[in-house]
Amino acid sequence: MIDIKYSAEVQAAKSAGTAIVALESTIITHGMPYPQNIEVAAQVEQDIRDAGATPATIAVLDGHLHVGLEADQLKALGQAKNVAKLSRADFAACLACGGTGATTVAATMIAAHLAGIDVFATGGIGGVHKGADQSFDISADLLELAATPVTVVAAGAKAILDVPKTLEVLETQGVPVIGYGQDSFPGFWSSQSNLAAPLRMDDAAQIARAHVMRQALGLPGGQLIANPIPKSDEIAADILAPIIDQAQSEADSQGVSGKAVTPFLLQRIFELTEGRSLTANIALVRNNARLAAQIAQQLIALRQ
Ligand code: PSU
Ligand code: MN
Repeated sequence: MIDIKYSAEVQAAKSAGTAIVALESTIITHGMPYPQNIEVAAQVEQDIRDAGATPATIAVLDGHLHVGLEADQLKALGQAKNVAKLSRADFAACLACGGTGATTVAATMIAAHLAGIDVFATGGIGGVHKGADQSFDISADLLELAATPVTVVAAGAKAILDVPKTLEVLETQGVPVIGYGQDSFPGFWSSQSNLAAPLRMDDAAQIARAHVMRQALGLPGGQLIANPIPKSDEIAADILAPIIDQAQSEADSQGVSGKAVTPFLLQRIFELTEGRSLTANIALVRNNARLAAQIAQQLIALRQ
């Protein structure tokens, strides 16, 4: 059995049987620049508390799996250099070798499930990259959603990805993709896209019931809840499209590959939008945290 280190508040919530929401740490180390990364991480945790649940930010610190970070650990992680980006493939190796790593959506789902946490909030999931027919770059996040029973709240998938192909892989893998409160699949930085969400639900209780129903049917895997960015914070897709194209062509010409691709694109888009992408990103993560807190509480109510 793996020895999980819980933060004091997560330990207390586990003992009391109250709602817990998992949070990933790659968004802190590889998804946002310092110092905003630390401020946002603390703010999102507080949003979850304000919404009636307990936040559990997940990371590997010196070979230990932490579920819930104390404030000083979160600050240190956000400033640390050379933190590994952990997905399903390298999670065990990092623990075995005493390393420090931030968890992606895939690794956070694995850890959340081990810790008995059903709901996880993030910004955007990894997916099928543009040019995947040549690069074969498909995030392990998609296969994790098919394997591990955690409900993941995200704002859709970024337009740095090939979103139609991402939705196709999710369908093939049997992952429910549920638009929250709208028919279209949200466009991450914008609330709408020209793609339909395969499913739609309008309240947290329905989402919690669907989570429980999948388990009752004996289906492995989780659900992806696609929660649109609030309209007041969105950036129009046509403003971002040329910026994304530029970032992608720089990545191609510089030969960026493997796990470096997503962080490279996020950083270039941040620079090219003069920080606007970050402002939107912050708003949508906070929005996802609040919805995840509601779903986690509905799940507890259902199981009582
Ligand atoms: N997409 C975002 N922001 C992020 C990520 C994805 O909009 O921070 C991070 C998440 O941790 C996600 C990971 O799980 O990148 C996917 O990386 P890859 O494509 O290498 O699997
Ligand atoms: Mn990849």
